[in-house]
Amino acid sequence: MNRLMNRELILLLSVPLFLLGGCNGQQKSKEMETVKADPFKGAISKPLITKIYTADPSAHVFEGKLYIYPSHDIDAGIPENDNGDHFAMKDYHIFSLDSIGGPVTDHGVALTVKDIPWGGRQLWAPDAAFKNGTYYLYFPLKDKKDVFKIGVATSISPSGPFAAEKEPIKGSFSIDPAVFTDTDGSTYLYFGGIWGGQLQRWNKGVYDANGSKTDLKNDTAPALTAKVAKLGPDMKQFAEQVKDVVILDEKGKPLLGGDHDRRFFEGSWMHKYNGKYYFSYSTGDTHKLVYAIGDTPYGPFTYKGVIMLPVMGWTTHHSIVEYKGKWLIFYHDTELSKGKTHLRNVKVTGLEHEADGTIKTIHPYQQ
Ligand code: FUB
Repeated sequence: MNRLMNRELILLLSVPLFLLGGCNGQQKSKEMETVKADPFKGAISKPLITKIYTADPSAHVFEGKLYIYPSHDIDAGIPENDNGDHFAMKDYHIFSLDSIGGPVTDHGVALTVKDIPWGGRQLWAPDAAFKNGTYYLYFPLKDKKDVFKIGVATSISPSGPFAAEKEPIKGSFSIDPAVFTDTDGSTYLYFGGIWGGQLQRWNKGVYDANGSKTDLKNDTAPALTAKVAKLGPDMKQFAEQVKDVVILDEKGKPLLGGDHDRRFFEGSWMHKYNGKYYFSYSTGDTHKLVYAIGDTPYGPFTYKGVIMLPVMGWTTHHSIVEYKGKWLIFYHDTELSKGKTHLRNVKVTGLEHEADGTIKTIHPYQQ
């Protein structure tokens, strides 16, 4: 499947499956008409931020509040392509809130491309961490040779402004950093994304500028994996070799590249629940948020199921956080821009772990 899907097709493909099944043809076409007229009817939550476009929300609890570290989407007038050139973001804003439903504060510009010495273009999905009195912002950005690397910036405040290091993290590549601090104080950086995120171009350990634009030649081999490395005490470098985040099927076999409904695409996240490690991610071209469970931060992880069915828009990207005793999932769709792939808005809803540790699937558009 190509990123260049016709907008109406994207919207129809994004219709929750339960709307399309279990009814006769007449009912079906009526429902399709309703969906076409207002595809966001029945959305389970409203955009949290309406003054600018925001996406890829990484949420954390800092200083007793919820902080959101999203991408800041803009319309740069660049046509859509498989490289994701239309996601041409130039800066980050950070947001905070005390309660869900309460006011959301925009803390303004926290970091811009022009203040990143090694930077080229495209500030994609960031994440943040706190250690030893300092806040760290991790961000993917193409360098001056158009190769995605991961950078780090620091601040004394969770809302910034952040000052970037002069070079990207040594040995980093691709996109979508997600940082997780375990209960023993060790911090891990998960990262990677295929297609526009360039992960498939690092297959041999070095960047292949002529490598494939997608993973689509990889159907019968083990799927490309997200990556993980423990961070050193200064939180600015890897403390070890980068490792694969292996996801196994129910028979203990690594997921295959052709398993587009379950294999890793982009948007890693890690949360810990009842002593187990939950690695969640986007399946990209099948537009789902899914998860796998493991016994250590490195995995291997066993695929468990779907967290959220497709949202309106091509991309889906989330974070999971516990706040005041409730588990929340921050995510995005394209409600504000009425379906424009690169102009997204952050949302939040509750997330439920069942008694057996599985996660209840969320339907983002109930009817
Ligand atoms: O926002 C740009 C890219 O779109 C992110 O890095 C991906 O996760 C996808 O949401």
